[in-house]
Amino acid sequence: MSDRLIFYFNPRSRAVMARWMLEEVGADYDLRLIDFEKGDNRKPEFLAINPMGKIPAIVTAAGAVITETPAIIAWLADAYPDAGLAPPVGSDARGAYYRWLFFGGSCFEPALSEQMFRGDGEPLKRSAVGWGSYDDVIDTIEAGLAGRDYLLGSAFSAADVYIGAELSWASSFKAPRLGESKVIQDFVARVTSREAFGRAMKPN
Ligand SMILES: N[C@@H](CCC(=O)N[C@@H](CS)C(=O)NCC(=O)O)C(=O)O
Repeated sequence: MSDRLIFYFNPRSRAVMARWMLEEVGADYDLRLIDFEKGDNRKPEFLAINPMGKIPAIVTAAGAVITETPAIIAWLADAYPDAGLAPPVGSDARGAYYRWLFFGGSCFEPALSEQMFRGDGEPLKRSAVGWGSYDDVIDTIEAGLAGRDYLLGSAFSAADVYIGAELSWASSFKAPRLGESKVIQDFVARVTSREAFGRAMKPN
């Protein structure tokens, strides 16, 4: 696949995670900088692409809009199969791969938000919210990484891009437990040493 994508980006946002994946697969993309201070993400042109007013978003060469970081990462893994970042459809490894991609979006993200923004309020009811608790989420990631280089074992995949990016991002603002966790910090160091991660950290 060689057609160019349009990628809506700001270097101080989750869009860096999607950019890491664009760099991993070697996609050709046109970067459109979204300036939050200028309200670019709330302008009609961008709301026509993502009514949420949020980035990242990509528009494929054929004109399809994809938003939500894990969806962008998963789509890129499938659209650029030569990069070898997604296990075969129907394999057991594909199940584990989906597990971690969805876990990142439906458990890690909201647990982290609850942890960071709840303030002095009571935690939400563990049995009622889909992510249980922040501690459950971190325990689960630690168990998933114990004795492995990557979430699927010895092979790096797009799930490591997403979970690795989330852990790196959350570690940078000192989310609880992450800094003290050797298994998490070793994993973050392993995945962020990749050249594609370095390229994704460019400001524009
Ligand atoms: N669910 C989205 C969340 C994206 C998101 O929250 N993006 C933030 C930047 S990190 C944003 O665009 N905020 C601008 C705003 O909401 O005004 C994803 O996973 O990609």
